[in-house]
Amino acid sequence: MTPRNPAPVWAAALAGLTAAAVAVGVGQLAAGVIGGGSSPVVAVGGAAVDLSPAWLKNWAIATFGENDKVVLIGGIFVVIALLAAGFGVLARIRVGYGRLALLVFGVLGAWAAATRPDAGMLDVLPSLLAAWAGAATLSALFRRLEPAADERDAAVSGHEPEDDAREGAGDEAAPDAPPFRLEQPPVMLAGDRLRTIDRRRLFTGIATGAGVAAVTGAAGVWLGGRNDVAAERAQVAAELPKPAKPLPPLPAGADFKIPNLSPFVTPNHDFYRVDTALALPSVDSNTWSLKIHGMVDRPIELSFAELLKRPIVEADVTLACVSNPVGGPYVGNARWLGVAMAGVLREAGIKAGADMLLSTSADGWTAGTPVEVVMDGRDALFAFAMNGEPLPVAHGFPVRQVVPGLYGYVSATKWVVDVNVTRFDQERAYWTDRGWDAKGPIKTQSRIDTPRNKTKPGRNVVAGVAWAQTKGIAKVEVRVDDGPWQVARLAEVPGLDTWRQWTIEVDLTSGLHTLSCRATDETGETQTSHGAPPEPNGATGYHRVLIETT
Ligand SMILES: Nc1nc2c(c(=O)[nH]1)N[C@H]1C(S)=C(S)[C@@H](COP(=O)(O)O)O[C@H]1N2
Ligand SMILES: [Mo]
Repeated sequence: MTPRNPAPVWAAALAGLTAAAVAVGVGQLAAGVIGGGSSPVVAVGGAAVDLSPAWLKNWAIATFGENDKVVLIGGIFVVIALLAAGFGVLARIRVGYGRLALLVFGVLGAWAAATRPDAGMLDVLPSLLAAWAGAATLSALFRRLEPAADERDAAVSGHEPEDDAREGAGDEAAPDAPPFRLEQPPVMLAGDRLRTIDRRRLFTGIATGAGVAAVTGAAGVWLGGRNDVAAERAQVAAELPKPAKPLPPLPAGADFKIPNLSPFVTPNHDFYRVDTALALPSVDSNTWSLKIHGMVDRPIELSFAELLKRPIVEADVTLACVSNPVGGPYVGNARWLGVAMAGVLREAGIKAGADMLLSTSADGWTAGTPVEVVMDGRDALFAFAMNGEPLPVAHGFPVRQVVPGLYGYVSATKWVVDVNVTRFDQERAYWTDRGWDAKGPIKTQSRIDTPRNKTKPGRNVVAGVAWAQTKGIAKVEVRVDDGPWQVARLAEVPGLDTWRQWTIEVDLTSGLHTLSCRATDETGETQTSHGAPPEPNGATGYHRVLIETT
Protein backbone atom coordinates (compact mmCIF):
# COMPACT_ATOMS: atom_id res chain seq x y z
CA MET A 1 0.00 0.00 0.00
CA THR A 2 1.13 3.52 -0.57
CA PRO A 3 2.20 5.28 2.59
CA ARG A 4 -0.10 8.11 3.46
CA ASN A 5 2.31 9.63 5.87
CA PRO A 6 5.34 11.15 4.21
CA ALA A 7 7.62 10.27 7.13
CA PRO A 8 10.79 8.44 6.18
CA VAL A 9 10.95 4.80 7.23
CA TRP A 10 13.65 5.42 9.84
CA ALA A 11 11.56 8.08 11.54
CA ALA A 12 8.49 5.85 11.55
CA ALA A 13 10.51 2.93 12.94
CA LEU A 14 11.90 5.19 15.68
CA ALA A 15 8.39 6.31 16.53
CA GLY A 16 7.33 2.66 16.79
CA LEU A 17 10.30 1.85 19.04
CA THR A 18 9.54 4.81 21.27
CA ALA A 19 5.89 3.79 21.51
CA ALA A 20 6.94 0.28 22.54
CA ALA A 21 9.37 1.64 25.12
CA VAL A 22 6.61 3.73 26.67
CA ALA A 23 4.33 0.69 26.55
CA VAL A 24 6.88 -1.50 28.35
CA GLY A 25 7.54 1.22 30.93
CA VAL A 26 3.86 1.82 31.64
CA GLY A 27 3.25 -1.93 31.80
CA GLN A 28 6.04 -2.30 34.33
CA LEU A 29 4.65 0.58 36.38
CA ALA A 30 1.15 -0.90 36.36
CA ALA A 31 2.54 -4.29 37.38
CA GLY A 32 4.46 -2.63 40.20
CA VAL A 33 1.38 -0.78 41.45
CA ILE A 34 -0.89 -3.82 41.25
CA GLY A 35 1.74 -5.91 43.00
CA GLY A 36 2.28 -9.58 42.43
CA GLY A 37 0.86 -8.91 38.97
CA SER A 38 3.59 -9.85 36.58
CA SER A 39 4.82 -7.31 34.06
CA PRO A 40 3.75 -7.87 30.46
CA VAL A 41 7.30 -8.83 29.50
CA VAL A 42 7.49 -11.42 32.27
CA ALA A 43 4.01 -12.73 31.42
CA VAL A 44 4.87 -13.12 27.75
CA GLY A 45 8.19 -14.71 28.70
CA GLY A 46 6.48 -17.11 31.08
CA ALA A 47 3.99 -18.12 28.42
CA ALA A 48 6.86 -18.55 25.97
CA VAL A 49 8.62 -20.84 28.47
CA ASP A 50 5.54 -22.99 28.94
CA LEU A 51 4.52 -23.07 25.28
CA SER A 52 7.96 -23.59 23.80
CA PRO A 53 8.63 -27.15 22.68
CA ALA A 54 10.59 -29.40 25.02
CA TRP A 55 13.60 -29.62 22.71
CA LEU A 56 13.92 -25.84 22.68
CA LYS A 57 13.70 -25.64 26.46
CA ASN A 58 16.21 -28.44 26.91
CA TRP A 59 18.50 -26.76 24.43
CA ALA A 60 18.17 -23.46 26.30
CA ILE A 61 18.97 -25.07 29.66
CA ALA A 62 21.89 -26.97 28.12
CA THR A 63 23.25 -23.96 26.25
CA PHE A 64 22.64 -21.06 28.59
CA GLY A 65 22.40 -22.96 31.88
CA GLU A 66 21.33 -20.73 34.72
CA ASN A 67 21.46 -17.72 32.39
CA ASP A 68 18.62 -19.11 30.31
CA LYS A 69 16.17 -16.62 31.78
CA VAL A 70 18.38 -13.62 31.10
CA VAL A 71 18.79 -14.79 27.51
CA LEU A 72 15.04 -15.30 27.16
CA ILE A 73 14.15 -11.86 28.51
CA GLY A 74 16.81 -10.34 26.27
CA GLY A 75 15.35 -12.21 23.31
CA ILE A 76 11.87 -10.96 24.13
CA PHE A 77 13.15 -7.39 24.17
CA VAL A 78 14.77 -7.90 20.78
CA VAL A 79 11.54 -9.33 19.35
CA ILE A 80 9.50 -6.49 20.85
CA ALA A 81 11.93 -3.95 19.37
CA LEU A 82 11.77 -5.48 15.90
CA LEU A 83 7.98 -5.74 15.98
CA ALA A 84 7.66 -2.20 17.29
CA ALA A 85 9.86 -0.81 14.53
CA GLY A 86 7.65 -2.71 12.10
CA PHE A 87 4.50 -1.29 13.69
CA GLY A 88 5.97 2.18 13.22
CA VAL A 89 6.55 1.55 9.53
CA LEU A 90 3.05 0.12 9.26
CA ALA A 91 1.72 3.33 10.80
CA ARG A 92 2.96 5.26 7.78
CA ILE A 93 0.12 3.70 5.84
CA ARG A 94 -2.36 4.65 8.46
CA VAL A 95 -1.59 5.48 12.06
CA GLY A 96 -4.60 3.40 12.99
CA TYR A 97 -2.90 0.27 11.66
CA GLY A 98 0.10 0.84 13.90
CA ARG A 99 -2.16 1.45 16.86
CA LEU A 100 -4.16 -1.65 16.07
CA ALA A 101 -0.99 -3.74 15.90
CA LEU A 102 0.07 -2.42 19.32
CA LEU A 103 -3.36 -3.16 20.69
CA VAL A 104 -3.33 -6.72 19.35
CA PHE A 105 0.07 -7.14 20.96
CA GLY A 106 -1.35 -5.81 24.24
CA VAL A 107 -4.25 -8.23 24.10
CA LEU A 108 -1.79 -11.08 23.50
CA GLY A 109 0.16 -9.89 26.54
CA ALA A 110 -3.03 -9.74 28.59
CA TRP A 111 -3.91 -13.24 27.45
CA ALA A 112 -0.44 -14.46 28.43
CA ALA A 113 -0.82 -12.82 31.85
CA ALA A 114 -4.35 -14.14 32.39
CA THR A 115 -3.37 -17.70 31.55
CA ARG A 116 -0.37 -17.79 33.90
CA PRO A 117 -1.21 -20.37 36.54
CA ASP A 118 -0.83 -17.83 39.33
CA ALA A 119 -2.77 -15.09 37.56
CA GLY A 120 -5.28 -12.86 39.30
CA MET A 121 -8.04 -10.81 37.69
CA LEU A 122 -5.94 -7.65 37.74
CA ASP A 123 -3.03 -9.19 35.87
CA VAL A 124 -4.51 -8.32 32.46
CA LEU A 125 -4.36 -4.61 33.30
CA PRO A 126 -0.62 -3.94 32.84
CA SER A 127 -0.67 -5.30 29.28
CA LEU A 128 -3.81 -3.40 28.33
CA LEU A 129 -2.57 -0.15 29.85
CA ALA A 130 0.77 -0.73 28.12
CA ALA A 131 -0.93 -1.13 24.74
CA TRP A 132 -3.02 1.96 25.33
CA ALA A 133 0.04 4.02 26.29
CA GLY A 134 1.95 2.67 23.30
CA ALA A 135 -0.88 3.53 20.92
CA ALA A 136 -1.23 7.03 22.35
CA THR A 137 2.51 7.58 22.01
CA LEU A 138 2.47 6.37 18.43
CA SER A 139 -0.34 8.80 17.59
CA ALA A 140 1.43 11.68 19.29
CA LEU A 141 4.69 10.99 17.48
CA PHE A 142 3.01 10.64 14.13
CA ARG A 143 1.40 14.00 14.62
CA ARG A 144 4.91 15.32 14.91
CA LEU A 145 5.80 13.54 11.68
CA GLU A 146 3.19 15.45 9.77
CA PRO A 147 4.26 18.50 7.84
CA ALA A 148 3.58 21.86 9.43
CA ALA A 149 0.15 23.34 8.67
CA ASP A 150 1.38 25.99 6.25
CA GLU A 151 3.35 23.43 4.31
CA ARG A 152 0.27 21.27 4.24
CA ASP A 153 -1.79 24.08 2.74
CA ALA A 154 0.89 24.79 0.21
CA ALA A 155 0.95 21.21 -0.91
CA VAL A 156 -2.84 21.14 -1.31
CA SER A 157 -2.52 17.51 -0.57
CA GLY A 158 -6.01 17.15 0.84
CA HIS A 159 -4.79 15.85 4.15
CA GLU A 160 -7.64 13.90 5.53
CA PRO A 161 -9.50 15.32 8.47
CA GLU A 162 -10.32 11.94 9.98
CA ASP A 163 -6.73 10.84 9.68
CA ASP A 164 -6.03 8.80 12.76
CA ALA A 165 -2.92 10.78 13.44
CA ARG A 166 -4.95 13.84 14.15
CA GLU A 167 -7.47 12.18 16.39
CA GLY A 168 -7.57 13.82 19.79
CA ALA A 169 -4.80 16.11 18.74
CA GLY A 170 -6.86 19.15 19.72
CA ASP A 171 -4.26 21.86 19.55
CA GLU A 172 -2.68 20.52 16.43
CA ALA A 173 -5.73 19.79 14.31
CA ALA A 174 -5.97 22.00 11.28
CA PRO A 175 -8.72 24.51 12.11
CA ASP A 176 -9.98 24.65 8.56
CA ALA A 177 -9.99 20.92 7.94
CA PRO A 178 -12.87 20.04 5.65
CA PRO A 179 -15.40 17.73 7.26
CA PHE A 180 -15.32 15.21 4.42
CA ARG A 181 -12.78 12.88 2.95
CA LEU A 182 -11.01 14.00 -0.18
CA GLU A 183 -9.92 11.49 -2.74
CA GLN A 184 -6.21 11.81 -3.19
CA PRO A 185 -4.92 11.49 -6.68
CA PRO A 186 -1.65 9.52 -6.75
CA VAL A 187 0.24 12.49 -8.04
CA MET A 188 -0.45 14.37 -4.88
CA LEU A 189 0.85 11.49 -2.80
CA ALA A 190 4.06 11.75 -4.73
CA GLY A 191 4.12 15.38 -3.76
CA ASP A 192 3.54 14.36 -0.15
CA ARG A 193 6.67 12.33 -0.11
CA LEU A 194 8.75 15.24 -1.17
CA ARG A 195 7.87 17.13 1.94
CA THR A 196 10.37 16.98 4.73
CA ILE A 197 9.60 16.30 8.34
CA ASP A 198 10.40 18.58 11.22
CA ARG A 199 13.23 16.62 12.83
CA ARG A 200 13.37 18.84 15.87
CA ARG A 201 9.74 18.15 16.71
CA LEU A 202 10.27 14.45 16.12
CA PHE A 203 13.35 14.25 18.33
CA THR A 204 11.82 16.21 21.18
CA GLY A 205 8.87 13.83 20.96
CA ILE A 206 11.11 10.77 21.02
CA ALA A 207 13.12 12.20 23.90
CA THR A 208 9.91 12.81 25.85
CA GLY A 209 8.80 9.25 25.12
CA ALA A 210 12.15 7.82 26.20
CA GLY A 211 11.94 9.86 29.39
CA VAL A 212 8.44 8.60 30.15
CA ALA A 213 9.57 5.03 29.44
CA ALA A 214 12.59 5.34 31.73
CA VAL A 215 10.70 6.93 34.61
CA THR A 216 7.70 4.58 34.49
CA GLY A 217 9.91 1.54 33.99
CA ALA A 218 12.20 2.43 36.87
CA ALA A 219 9.26 3.26 39.13
CA GLY A 220 7.66 -0.05 38.23
CA VAL A 221 10.79 -2.03 39.02
CA TRP A 222 11.17 -0.16 42.30
CA LEU A 223 7.53 -0.71 43.27
CA GLY A 224 7.77 -4.36 42.26
CA GLY A 225 10.83 -4.73 44.48
CA ARG A 226 8.76 -3.62 47.45
CA ASN A 227 6.61 -6.69 46.99
CA ASP A 228 9.47 -8.95 47.93
CA VAL A 229 9.37 -11.02 51.07
CA ALA A 230 12.61 -9.88 52.73
CA ALA A 231 10.76 -8.79 55.88
CA GLU A 232 8.91 -12.10 56.12
CA ARG A 233 12.17 -14.01 55.69
CA ALA A 234 13.77 -11.98 58.46
CA GLN A 235 10.79 -12.73 60.69
CA VAL A 236 11.12 -16.48 60.00
CA ALA A 237 14.88 -16.28 60.60
CA ALA A 238 14.27 -14.76 64.03
CA GLU A 239 11.95 -17.61 65.04
CA LEU A 240 13.57 -20.58 63.30
CA PRO A 241 12.50 -23.65 65.31
CA LYS A 242 14.94 -26.25 66.57
CA PRO A 243 14.90 -29.82 65.27
CA ALA A 244 13.44 -32.49 67.57
CA LYS A 245 16.66 -34.52 67.16
CA PRO A 246 19.45 -32.16 66.08
CA LEU A 247 22.04 -33.76 63.84
CA PRO A 248 25.56 -33.98 65.21
CA PRO A 249 27.92 -31.49 63.63
CA LEU A 250 29.26 -32.64 60.28
CA PRO A 251 32.19 -35.04 60.62
CA ALA A 252 35.46 -33.14 60.30
CA GLY A 253 36.50 -35.58 57.58
CA ALA A 254 33.53 -34.74 55.37
CA ASP A 255 35.43 -31.99 53.61
CA PHE A 256 38.97 -32.44 52.28
CA LYS A 257 39.09 -28.68 51.70
CA ILE A 258 41.03 -29.22 48.48
CA PRO A 259 41.20 -26.10 46.28
CA ASN A 260 38.59 -26.20 43.47
CA LEU A 261 36.87 -29.23 44.98
CA SER A 262 33.17 -28.57 45.68
CA PRO A 263 32.79 -27.92 49.41
CA PHE A 264 30.76 -30.60 51.16
CA VAL A 265 28.09 -28.05 52.06
CA THR A 266 27.11 -25.87 49.13
CA PRO A 267 26.63 -22.29 50.36
CA ASN A 268 23.10 -21.09 49.61
CA HIS A 269 24.30 -18.36 47.27
CA ASP A 270 26.28 -20.91 45.24
CA PHE A 271 23.50 -23.49 45.12
CA TYR A 272 22.40 -24.25 41.57
CA ARG A 273 19.00 -22.96 40.60
CA VAL A 274 16.69 -24.56 38.07
CA ASP A 275 13.06 -23.55 37.67
CA THR A 276 10.58 -22.14 35.19
CA ALA A 277 9.94 -18.94 37.20
CA LEU A 278 10.93 -15.78 35.31
CA ALA A 279 9.95 -13.59 38.21
CA LEU A 280 10.52 -15.25 41.57
CA PRO A 281 7.22 -15.89 43.34
CA SER A 282 6.84 -13.68 46.43
CA VAL A 283 5.02 -15.94 48.83
CA ASP A 284 4.25 -14.40 52.22
CA SER A 285 4.85 -16.93 55.00
CA ASN A 286 2.06 -15.27 57.03
CA THR A 287 -0.59 -16.02 54.43
CA TRP A 288 0.97 -19.18 52.96
CA SER A 289 -0.88 -22.42 53.43
CA LEU A 290 -0.46 -25.97 52.29
CA LYS A 291 -3.45 -28.02 51.24
CA ILE A 292 -3.35 -31.81 51.27
CA HIS A 293 -6.33 -33.24 49.47
CA GLY A 294 -7.49 -35.72 46.85
CA MET A 295 -7.46 -39.42 47.72
CA VAL A 296 -7.28 -38.83 51.48
CA ASP A 297 -9.61 -39.56 54.38
CA ARG A 298 -9.20 -36.11 55.95
CA PRO A 299 -8.07 -33.19 53.79
CA ILE A 300 -5.68 -30.91 55.68
CA GLU A 301 -4.78 -27.25 55.35
CA LEU A 302 -1.72 -26.07 57.27
CA SER A 303 -0.55 -22.53 57.90
CA PHE A 304 3.17 -21.81 58.20
CA ALA A 305 2.85 -21.49 62.00
CA GLU A 306 1.00 -24.81 62.17
CA LEU A 307 3.63 -26.51 60.04
CA LEU A 308 6.40 -25.29 62.34
CA LYS A 309 4.61 -26.64 65.42
CA ARG A 310 5.11 -30.19 64.14
CA PRO A 311 8.21 -32.23 64.94
CA ILE A 312 11.09 -30.65 63.05
CA VAL A 313 13.48 -32.88 61.14
CA GLU A 314 17.05 -31.98 60.23
CA ALA A 315 18.61 -33.75 57.24
CA ASP A 316 21.66 -33.54 55.00
CA VAL A 317 20.42 -34.06 51.46
CA THR A 318 22.07 -33.54 48.08
CA LEU A 319 19.71 -32.30 45.38
CA ALA A 320 20.34 -33.14 41.74
CA CYS A 321 18.74 -31.96 38.54
CA VAL A 322 17.79 -34.44 35.84
CA SER A 323 19.03 -31.93 33.24
CA ASN A 324 22.54 -32.14 34.61
CA PRO A 325 24.89 -33.49 31.96
CA VAL A 326 27.66 -35.83 33.09
CA GLY A 327 30.18 -33.61 34.85
CA GLY A 328 27.68 -30.73 35.03
CA PRO A 329 27.01 -28.24 37.81
CA TYR A 330 23.36 -28.88 38.74
CA VAL A 331 24.00 -30.70 41.99
CA GLY A 332 24.22 -29.20 45.45
CA ASN A 333 24.25 -30.30 49.05
CA ALA A 334 22.59 -28.62 52.03
CA ARG A 335 21.46 -29.21 55.59
CA TRP A 336 17.69 -28.81 55.55
CA LEU A 337 15.10 -28.22 58.28
CA GLY A 338 11.59 -29.38 57.59
CA VAL A 339 8.59 -31.45 58.56
CA ALA A 340 8.31 -35.07 57.48
CA MET A 341 5.96 -35.32 54.53
CA ALA A 342 5.04 -38.84 55.65
CA GLY A 343 3.68 -37.64 58.99
CA VAL A 344 1.43 -35.01 57.43
CA LEU A 345 0.21 -37.48 54.82
CA ARG A 346 -0.44 -40.16 57.41
CA GLU A 347 -2.56 -37.68 59.31
CA ALA A 348 -4.56 -36.98 56.15
CA GLY A 349 -4.86 -40.73 55.56
CA ILE A 350 -3.87 -41.85 52.09
CA LYS A 351 -6.58 -43.92 50.45
CA ALA A 352 -5.80 -47.29 48.89
CA GLY A 353 -4.88 -47.04 45.22
CA ALA A 354 -3.25 -43.61 45.44
CA ASP A 355 0.30 -43.76 44.11
CA MET A 356 1.15 -40.15 43.21
CA LEU A 357 1.60 -36.92 45.13
CA LEU A 358 1.00 -34.12 42.66
CA SER A 359 2.52 -31.06 44.29
CA THR A 360 1.86 -27.58 42.91
CA SER A 361 3.85 -24.40 43.49
CA ALA A 362 2.49 -20.90 43.99
CA ASP A 363 3.37 -20.23 40.35
CA GLY A 364 1.57 -23.28 39.06
CA TRP A 365 4.49 -25.64 38.41
CA THR A 366 3.82 -29.28 39.27
CA ALA A 367 5.75 -32.40 40.21
CA GLY A 368 4.51 -35.96 40.56
CA THR A 369 6.18 -37.94 43.36
CA PRO A 370 5.57 -41.64 44.03
CA VAL A 371 3.65 -42.13 47.31
CA GLU A 372 5.70 -45.18 48.23
CA VAL A 373 8.95 -43.23 47.98
CA VAL A 374 7.74 -40.50 50.31
CA MET A 375 6.32 -43.02 52.80
CA ASP A 376 9.29 -45.45 52.89
CA GLY A 377 11.05 -43.81 55.80
CA ARG A 378 13.51 -41.56 53.99
CA ASP A 379 13.77 -37.91 55.02
CA ALA A 380 11.20 -36.56 52.55
CA LEU A 381 10.50 -33.05 53.87
CA PHE A 382 8.34 -30.02 53.58
CA ALA A 383 11.48 -27.97 54.12
CA PHE A 384 11.61 -24.36 55.30
CA ALA A 385 15.30 -23.83 56.09
CA MET A 386 18.52 -24.45 54.21
CA ASN A 387 21.94 -24.34 55.82
CA GLY A 388 20.66 -22.58 58.92
CA GLU A 389 18.59 -19.86 57.30
CA PRO A 390 15.03 -19.62 55.95
CA LEU A 391 14.86 -20.84 52.37
CA PRO A 392 16.17 -18.20 50.01
CA VAL A 393 13.35 -16.96 47.77
CA ALA A 394 15.06 -18.55 44.75
CA HIS A 395 15.04 -21.89 46.54
CA GLY A 396 11.38 -21.90 47.53
CA PHE A 397 10.60 -19.56 50.43
CA PRO A 398 8.66 -20.24 52.55
CA VAL A 399 8.33 -24.01 51.97
CA ARG A 400 9.61 -26.49 49.40
CA GLN A 401 9.79 -30.25 49.12
CA VAL A 402 13.06 -32.14 49.49
CA VAL A 403 13.01 -35.84 48.69
CA PRO A 404 16.32 -37.71 48.89
CA GLY A 405 16.98 -39.94 45.90
CA LEU A 406 14.67 -38.29 43.37
CA TYR A 407 15.61 -35.73 40.75
CA GLY A 408 14.21 -32.28 41.46
CA TYR A 409 11.70 -32.30 38.62
CA VAL A 410 9.67 -35.10 40.23
CA SER A 411 10.05 -34.06 43.85
CA ALA A 412 11.62 -30.77 44.87
CA THR A 413 8.67 -28.39 44.39
CA LYS A 414 9.64 -24.91 45.54
CA TRP A 415 7.01 -22.45 46.86
CA VAL A 416 4.81 -25.53 47.39
CA VAL A 417 1.18 -24.76 48.25
CA ASP A 418 -0.82 -27.83 47.30
CA VAL A 419 -0.47 -31.60 47.35
CA ASN A 420 -3.07 -33.61 45.51
CA VAL A 421 -2.99 -37.28 46.47
CA THR A 422 -3.82 -39.02 43.22
CA ARG A 423 -2.70 -41.62 40.68
CA PHE A 424 -0.04 -41.60 37.97
CA ASP A 425 -2.65 -42.86 35.51
CA GLN A 426 -4.83 -39.84 36.24
CA GLU A 427 -2.52 -36.85 36.46
CA ARG A 428 0.59 -35.62 34.69
CA ALA A 429 3.15 -33.21 36.05
CA TYR A 430 4.85 -30.26 34.32
CA TRP A 431 7.85 -32.05 32.79
CA THR A 432 6.04 -35.32 32.17
CA ASP A 433 4.16 -33.66 29.35
CA ARG A 434 7.43 -32.41 27.92
CA GLY A 435 9.29 -35.60 27.19
CA TRP A 436 10.66 -36.57 30.60
CA ASP A 437 9.83 -39.74 32.47
CA ALA A 438 7.01 -39.63 35.04
CA LYS A 439 9.34 -41.10 37.66
CA GLY A 440 12.90 -39.92 38.17
CA PRO A 441 15.14 -41.77 40.63
CA ILE A 442 18.62 -40.25 40.79
CA LYS A 443 21.32 -42.24 39.02
CA THR A 444 24.65 -42.99 40.69
CA GLN A 445 27.14 -40.47 39.37
CA SER A 446 30.60 -39.06 39.95
CA ARG A 447 32.34 -35.90 38.84
CA ILE A 448 35.93 -34.71 38.62
CA ASP A 449 36.17 -31.18 40.05
CA THR A 450 39.92 -30.72 39.84
CA PRO A 451 41.99 -30.55 37.70
CA ARG A 452 39.71 -29.43 34.88
CA ASN A 453 42.02 -28.50 32.01
CA LYS A 454 45.64 -27.64 32.79
CA THR A 455 48.11 -28.86 35.37
CA LYS A 456 51.80 -29.55 35.91
CA PRO A 457 53.50 -32.81 34.99
CA GLY A 458 54.29 -35.14 37.87
CA ARG A 459 52.31 -35.98 40.98
CA ASN A 460 48.82 -34.42 40.91
CA VAL A 461 45.86 -34.32 43.25
CA VAL A 462 42.64 -35.33 41.51
CA ALA A 463 39.41 -34.77 43.43
CA GLY A 464 35.67 -34.66 42.96
CA VAL A 465 32.30 -35.70 44.29
CA ALA A 466 30.11 -38.74 43.79
CA TRP A 467 26.48 -39.32 44.72
CA ALA A 468 23.96 -42.12 45.02
CA GLN A 469 21.31 -40.65 47.32
CA THR A 470 19.64 -43.14 49.69
CA LYS A 471 22.16 -45.83 48.70
CA GLY A 472 25.46 -44.17 49.55
CA ILE A 473 28.80 -44.19 47.77
CA ALA A 474 31.01 -47.22 48.46
CA LYS A 475 33.85 -46.67 46.02
CA VAL A 476 35.20 -44.21 43.48
CA GLU A 477 37.83 -45.16 40.93
CA VAL A 478 39.94 -42.98 38.69
CA ARG A 479 42.04 -43.77 35.71
CA VAL A 480 44.50 -41.92 33.53
CA ASP A 481 43.98 -42.52 29.81
CA ASP A 482 43.50 -46.27 29.33
CA GLY A 483 45.46 -47.18 32.44
CA PRO A 484 44.20 -49.30 35.32
CA TRP A 485 41.33 -48.09 37.53
CA GLN A 486 42.77 -46.80 40.81
CA VAL A 487 40.67 -46.61 43.97
CA ALA A 488 40.27 -43.10 45.36
CA ARG A 489 40.16 -42.14 49.03
CA LEU A 490 36.65 -41.26 50.22
CA ALA A 491 35.72 -38.48 52.61
CA GLU A 492 33.43 -39.14 55.54
CA VAL A 493 29.69 -38.60 55.13
CA PRO A 494 26.92 -37.93 57.66
CA GLY A 495 24.54 -40.34 55.92
CA LEU A 496 23.52 -41.96 52.66
CA ASP A 497 21.64 -39.02 51.17
CA THR A 498 24.56 -36.73 50.39
CA TRP A 499 27.29 -36.65 47.88
CA ARG A 500 30.72 -37.83 48.96
CA GLN A 501 34.04 -36.17 48.25
CA TRP A 502 36.86 -38.32 46.90
CA THR A 503 40.51 -37.73 46.08
CA ILE A 504 43.52 -39.54 44.67
CA GLU A 505 47.04 -38.66 43.62
CA VAL A 506 48.13 -39.67 40.14
CA ASP A 507 51.34 -39.27 38.15
CA LEU A 508 51.00 -37.43 34.88
CA THR A 509 53.65 -37.25 32.19
CA SER A 510 53.76 -34.05 30.16
CA GLY A 511 51.29 -33.89 27.30
CA LEU A 512 47.57 -34.55 26.97
CA HIS A 513 45.75 -36.94 29.26
CA THR A 514 42.20 -38.04 29.84
CA LEU A 515 41.09 -38.50 33.43
CA SER A 516 37.98 -40.60 34.01
CA CYS A 517 36.10 -41.50 37.17
CA ARG A 518 33.36 -43.93 38.13
CA ALA A 519 31.44 -44.60 41.32
CA THR A 520 30.06 -47.74 42.90
CA ASP A 521 27.15 -47.39 45.32
CA GLU A 522 26.62 -49.30 48.57
CA THR A 523 24.35 -51.78 46.80
CA GLY A 524 27.44 -52.84 44.84
CA GLU A 525 26.34 -51.36 41.56
CA THR A 526 28.90 -49.44 39.52
CA GLN A 527 27.63 -46.59 37.39
CA THR A 528 27.24 -47.55 33.76
CA SER A 529 29.87 -46.53 31.23
CA HIS A 530 27.13 -46.16 28.64
CA GLY A 531 26.84 -42.50 27.72
CA ALA A 532 23.29 -41.13 27.61
CA PRO A 533 21.96 -37.55 27.47
CA PRO A 534 19.87 -36.14 30.34
CA GLU A 535 16.57 -36.70 28.55
CA PRO A 536 14.35 -38.57 29.41
CA ASN A 537 15.53 -39.71 32.87
CA GLY A 538 19.05 -38.52 33.65
CA ALA A 539 22.48 -38.60 32.00
CA THR A 540 24.75 -41.60 32.31
CA GLY A 541 28.35 -42.35 31.47
CA TYR A 542 31.74 -41.69 33.02
CA HIS A 543 32.91 -38.15 33.52
CA ARG A 544 36.05 -37.58 31.48
CA VAL A 545 38.23 -34.50 31.47
CA LEU A 546 40.99 -33.69 29.04
CA ILE A 547 44.06 -32.39 30.87
CA GLU A 548 47.06 -30.68 29.41
CA THR A 549 50.21 -30.85 31.50
CA THR A 550 52.79 -28.18 30.80
N1 LIG B 1 8.06 -24.29 41.69
C1 LIG B 1 9.06 -24.95 41.08
N2 LIG B 1 9.77 -25.84 41.80
C2 LIG B 1 10.78 -26.51 41.23
C3 LIG B 1 11.10 -26.30 39.86
C4 LIG B 1 10.33 -25.36 39.14
O1 LIG B 1 10.55 -25.12 37.94
N3 LIG B 1 9.33 -24.70 39.78
N4 LIG B 1 12.15 -26.99 39.31
C5 LIG B 1 12.54 -28.24 39.95
C6 LIG B 1 13.80 -28.75 39.46
S1 LIG B 1 13.82 -29.32 37.86
C7 LIG B 1 14.90 -28.86 40.25
S2 LIG B 1 16.27 -29.67 39.72
C8 LIG B 1 14.91 -28.28 41.61
C9 LIG B 1 16.06 -27.33 41.77
O2 LIG B 1 16.03 -26.76 43.04
P1 LIG B 1 16.96 -25.53 43.33
O3 LIG B 1 16.66 -24.48 42.30
O4 LIG B 1 16.64 -25.09 44.72
O5 LIG B 1 18.37 -26.03 43.23
O6 LIG B 1 13.73 -27.57 41.90
C10 LIG B 1 12.55 -28.18 41.46
N5 LIG B 1 11.46 -27.41 41.98
MO1 LIG C 1 15.76 -30.29 37.54
